[in-house]
Amino acid sequence: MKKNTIVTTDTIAAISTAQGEGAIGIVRLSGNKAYQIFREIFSPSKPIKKYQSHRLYQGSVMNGANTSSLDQVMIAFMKAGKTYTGEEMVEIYTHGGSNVINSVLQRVLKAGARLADRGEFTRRAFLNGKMDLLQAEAVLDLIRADTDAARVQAIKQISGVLSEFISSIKKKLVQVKTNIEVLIDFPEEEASPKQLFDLKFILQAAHDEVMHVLKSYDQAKIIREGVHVVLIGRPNAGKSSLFNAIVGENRAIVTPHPGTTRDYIEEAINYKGVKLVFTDTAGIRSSEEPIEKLGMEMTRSRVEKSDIVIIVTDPSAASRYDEELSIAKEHKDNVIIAINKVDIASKDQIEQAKNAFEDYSVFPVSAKTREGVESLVQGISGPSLAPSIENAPVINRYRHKQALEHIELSLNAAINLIDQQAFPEIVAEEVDSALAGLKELTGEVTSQDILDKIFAEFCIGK
Ligand SMILES: Nc1nc2c(ncn2[C@@H]2O[C@H](COP(=O)(O)OP(=O)(O)OP(=O)(O)O)[C@@H](O)[C@H]2O)c(=O)[nH]1
Ligand SMILES: [Mg+2]
Repeated sequence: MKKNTIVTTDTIAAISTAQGEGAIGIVRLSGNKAYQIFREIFSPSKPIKKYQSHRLYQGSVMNGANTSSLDQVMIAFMKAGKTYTGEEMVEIYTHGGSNVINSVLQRVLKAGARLADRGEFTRRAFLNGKMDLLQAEAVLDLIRADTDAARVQAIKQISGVLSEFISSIKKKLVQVKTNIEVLIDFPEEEASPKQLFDLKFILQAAHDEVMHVLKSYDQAKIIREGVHVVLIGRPNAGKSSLFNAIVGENRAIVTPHPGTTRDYIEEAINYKGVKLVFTDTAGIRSSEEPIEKLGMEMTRSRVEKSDIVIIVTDPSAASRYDEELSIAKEHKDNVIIAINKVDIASKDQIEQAKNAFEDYSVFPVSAKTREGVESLVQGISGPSLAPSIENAPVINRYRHKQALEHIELSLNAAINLIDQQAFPEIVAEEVDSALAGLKELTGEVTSQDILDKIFAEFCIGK
């Protein structure tokens, strides 16, 4: 893989383990002064003639020359090349107390390192050609993964399944470009129908593959981010009670007074390997009161962002469901109706509610007795269960989707232009545009802003 830009050479350092008390802590350095700093701060427990790369050494981190030991550590120095960032690196394994780790970090900074920014190690790995942007993003996905499926997907991405796909499409397009250029350079020799057919055939194949990967987005995104489910409904319908019953603890406040929930609360669960993120809201009601209005605004924005909307109803209190039905209609494809309080509602009341919502998937539940709650959760996760872990490339970020859609449009345009026997120059423009999209995806050509945004999501020390 080639380097993407000029290598930054200052030496960065950070604590790479999580904050808090632990058995060990790791301070990491990367940059061309890493070895020099290592030699300055480290005193080995027995004399070492020559330090070797990728070996662990035992000793102390010294506060200064002829002074006290800050900690007894294991330390490894790694020559530039076969390291995470591609640069010279040092890793110091300290005792895991936060004071110990921080004092070792301070010592390293005093010796000339600079505190790393978020994701700066991975950013350097990217800039030094150790991984492309898709793989760098997947490193973050792996750290964040909270289900097996999310982890498997991230590992697959780090190993380069999507990157290989992109490069295979790129190869095809470069081949097309080369052939078109011949046509441009020798305009007197008109393209034979066979030549044009061959070009179109390659473009069509590339287009179909891109379409196939585009289709993976919804499922792959859900594996990475989880299914976002929002609970709405009239005051006192039991939204917060149901939310608590689902997430398994008393997270949301429940009272007999309508209008209890004003803010929203979010809680994620892992249901049979699928991450489900539930949001309890202030529900739906009309009010002129400022706090209430804000609550309604929040509800609306959460509903917009969600994959599934659960409308919670209370058949023991309602006889008409006009408001619920109009909301249900708006979100037709992703609405679930929870008919709550079946423990106190009469048979007739429950039947009436079921009839009102006959066009939707309906789950009778009781937040109080938990009856039906498991079926409801099962109903939500059903379509996302047993996520495929085959080895096909998938995309799981909006950035990927946008880029692939752009590529798809360009390929489609190129194919149509060939059909219309357009000038080869114009076909070439579309192929170029598709190629640019591919380069953007892998980060071969990407603006500083996009990089900043991607790496800002990382933690410091990664
Ligand atoms: N019997 C019975 N009571 C319930 C059930 N679910 C909720 N309740 C009661 O209904 C009342 C309102 O419950 P909440 O969970 O606060 O309702 P909510 O929809 O969040 O209400 P707001 O936040 O005020 O909009 C409380 O007194 C709950 O104990 C249920 O399944 N059965
Ligand atoms: Mg509530």
